[in-house]
Amino acid sequence: MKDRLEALKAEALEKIHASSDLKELQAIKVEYLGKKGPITEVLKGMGKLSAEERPVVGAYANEVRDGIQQGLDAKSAELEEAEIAKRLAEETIDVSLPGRPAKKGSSHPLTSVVEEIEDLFLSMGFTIAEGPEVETDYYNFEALNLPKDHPARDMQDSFFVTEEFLLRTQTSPVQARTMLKHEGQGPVKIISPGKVYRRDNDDATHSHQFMQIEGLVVDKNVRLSDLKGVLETFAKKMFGEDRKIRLRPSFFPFTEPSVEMDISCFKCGGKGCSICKHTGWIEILGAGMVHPNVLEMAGFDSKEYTGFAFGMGPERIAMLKYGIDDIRHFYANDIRFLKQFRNV
Ligand code: 2NL
Repeated sequence: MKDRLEALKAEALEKIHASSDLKELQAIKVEYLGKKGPITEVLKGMGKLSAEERPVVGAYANEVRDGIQQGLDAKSAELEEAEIAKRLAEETIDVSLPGRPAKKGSSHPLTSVVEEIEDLFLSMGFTIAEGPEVETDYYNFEALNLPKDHPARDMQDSFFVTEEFLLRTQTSPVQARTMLKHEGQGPVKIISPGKVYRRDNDDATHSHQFMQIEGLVVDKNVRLSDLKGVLETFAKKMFGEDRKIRLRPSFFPFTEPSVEMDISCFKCGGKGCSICKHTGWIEILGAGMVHPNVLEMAGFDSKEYTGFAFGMGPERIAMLKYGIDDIRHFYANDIRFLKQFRNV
């Protein structure tokens, strides 16, 4: 019996020594120490032995079992260590490799131009006002001297949501709301940049959604010459110090008198080129003195207060400034287009 156990132990240890992974080791454990293994078999058969033999064989069987278990434990630790060492060797990271450059975005050209215009007017003491894009008919039209069925409403084909609500066609409702908040007390000096919507068929120069920046100054003794001074400063800062401006008579329902402002061509200096269509002048924005009806509806006494207002399209400004030939480029999100404005 002792010889058999001795042989079993030698055999098991040999196999353990020769094994090369943890799975194999587990199989050896089951084979020798498992419920159906030879050691268990010996221990089970102890009942048949005599009283003298029993403790001797029992003690020996236990010793053999412990010996095999120790062999298994030692080998298992050895294999685990080898596995870790192998992984450490395989998974080393070369920290000296240069990293992959992170892709960096940039401001959308329209955003850049809007921010440039905002900064310019902020530097002249204006503040920025905002308002809802879904407006009431009252603020979008009526408060701006455009009563229902007024023919000038046709200039701004609109998207109505209900009888009463529409997507604003201009940012003027923001000015009307701001004036009302002032409760008849000046000064008001704001610009209102934002998205506006008009029912239009999109082409190179039209979009059903675009941006507008309007400005409004209301105070005592505000005159057309003040409007001219502010707009001239804007034109020079935006398109170059040697720009000249000219005002032509125009019509807007919310201003009287109304003007259109041109700047001398920044490309040819006024001699005539393709940019200015050989006129020497480029149309930039519309403006005028706030109509007394608009002031009164917004709670200002039009005998005491006057004001000027202007409105421009930042897309048009950006197109002129950067030679962009199609308004749809601003909304197409074509990375090839956007990339060209990385450094502006
Ligand atoms: C244009 C013309 C303009 C205004 C907008 C305005 C607002 C109030 C009162 C009076 Cl609350 N006027 N805004 C005035 C004149 C022209 O925009 O061609 N924009 C692109």
